Amino acid sequence: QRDLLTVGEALVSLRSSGPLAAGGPLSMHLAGAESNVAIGLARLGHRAAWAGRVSDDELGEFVLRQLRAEGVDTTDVRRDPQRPTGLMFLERRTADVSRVRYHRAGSAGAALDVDDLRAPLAAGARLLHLSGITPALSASARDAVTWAVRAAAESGIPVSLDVNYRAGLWSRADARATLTPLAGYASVVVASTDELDLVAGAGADERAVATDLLRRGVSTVLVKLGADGARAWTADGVEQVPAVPVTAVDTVGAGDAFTAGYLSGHLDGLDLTDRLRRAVALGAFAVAGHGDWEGLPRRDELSLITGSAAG
Ligand code: KDG
Repeated sequence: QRDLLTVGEALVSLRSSGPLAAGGPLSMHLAGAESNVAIGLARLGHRAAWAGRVSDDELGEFVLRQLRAEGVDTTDVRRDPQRPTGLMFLERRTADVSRVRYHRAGSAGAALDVDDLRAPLAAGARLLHLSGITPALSASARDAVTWAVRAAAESGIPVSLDVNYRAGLWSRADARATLTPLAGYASVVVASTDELDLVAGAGADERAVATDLLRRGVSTVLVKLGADGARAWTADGVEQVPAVPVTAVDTVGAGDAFTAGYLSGHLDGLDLTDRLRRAVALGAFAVAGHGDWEGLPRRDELSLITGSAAG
């Protein structure tokens, strides 16, 4: 059985080393919040599957090759002969400032629909992971995600939802209207502090949001605190772990790595503290290396930068 099924849009990311307007070389990478999570889990030896749509051309082939090379199960990926794979330009504008520009409207990934998810949900998994990006892509993608959380609930598959608010895709009001009901189906909700108001009708106060989510059936609310680590709210109270101190070179993908670490700990049956430790350890690997996922550890590397119980 699959340990994890995740669904979303995988993108081709073109990274610059300087201002885009000045041109210069771009390097080609796989990006996508959910595929990053799948890779994080596969690197740690879990059976992770990613489902979604990619174009039926070289870019779709690139996405599939990258995922397969990382050991991610792509059995349920659909090739869309009509639509392109979405692109993302990641511009290193200055040493400290990076900017993202999407070319993803009308992409294959955004055309995801319920029929794309029937087979992977029927195949079953120990966990289903979704992000708040997918429902922002199109009406059919929103319907697909809504269908998937309900199907998972009916089959007893726990859902994790990472809010991942993307201001370039939708307004906060639209995100709140869609994500607040979706979060009620999740057993794990992951958010950064500035995303808390998007998953509960309780404003932005962390305790109030966590209380509301727990009351609605969520078991664990994870709040990412960046360099300050992370907090988890459960029925037993609140627990915080510090971040692993590393030299940060690229924060893109850190949240996905954090989620992958937490879910890996869950799959391994670790207690909450050790799940959080593994989550911040993976976050540290992500920020200490370039790329969304390239720096993520294999299992035998977990202790490399942590010296903690994360392994
Ligand atoms: O979490 C990293 C993502 O931002 C990146 O991989 C692309 O999924 C992506 C998005 O929509 O921003």
